[in-house]
Amino acid sequence: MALVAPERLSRFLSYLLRHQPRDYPLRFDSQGFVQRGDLVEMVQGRFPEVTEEDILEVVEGSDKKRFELREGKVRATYGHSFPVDLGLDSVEPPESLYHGTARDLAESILREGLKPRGRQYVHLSPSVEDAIAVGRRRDPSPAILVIDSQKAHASGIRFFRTGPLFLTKEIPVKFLSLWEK
Ligand code: HQG
Repeated sequence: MALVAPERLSRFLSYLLRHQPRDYPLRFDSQGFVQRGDLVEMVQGRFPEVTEEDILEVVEGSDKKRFELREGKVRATYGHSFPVDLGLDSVEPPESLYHGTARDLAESILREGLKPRGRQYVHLSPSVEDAIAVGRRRDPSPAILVIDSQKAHASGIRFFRTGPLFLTKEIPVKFLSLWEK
């Protein structure tokens, strides 16, 4: 039985693999992968009681497919704040996608468009329910934006699929509206 809760471990792995923190130097390749052994060593430096098995359980068992293990290397599948080439092919999105956020940000988003802010991409959900769950991190009663994704795609905006999310660089205001219950 692990002494560090899986959620805590997952948050720490996300921090390491999405943000390249200076305090925990890891060698990243251009696609955002690090050697699995280096990651295990880094995590054990912080949480000595954690085993390699505990780490792999979190990596492979993530409900949101936050991590990817490939050929002995591990990376985050989304959420990066540093430039990374995820090597994803662009996809045709569904007619609509959704973005959950705090109510007090909605006005600015409807004025400026959806921007990646501190990350490389804007993160979009395929369902209202998923977007509500994302938005609840910031607001108990979040604002949900509807993205007219098929029209955006037809205008040349590219969408990528990773884990349960869709990624895109930016969504201009003309493809956004506020979802009403
Ligand atoms: C906001 C978590 C003002 C945007 C989640 C969001 C997700 C603007 C914030 C995933 C803006 C960026 C990503 C504008 C965008 N004016 N605010 N023009 N444009 N914003 O954390 O989508 O559990 O980078 O609304 O569940 O909240 O960690 O993005 O509030 O799936 O795996 O700028 O991360 O997944 O915030 O979250 P974030 P997000 P995990």
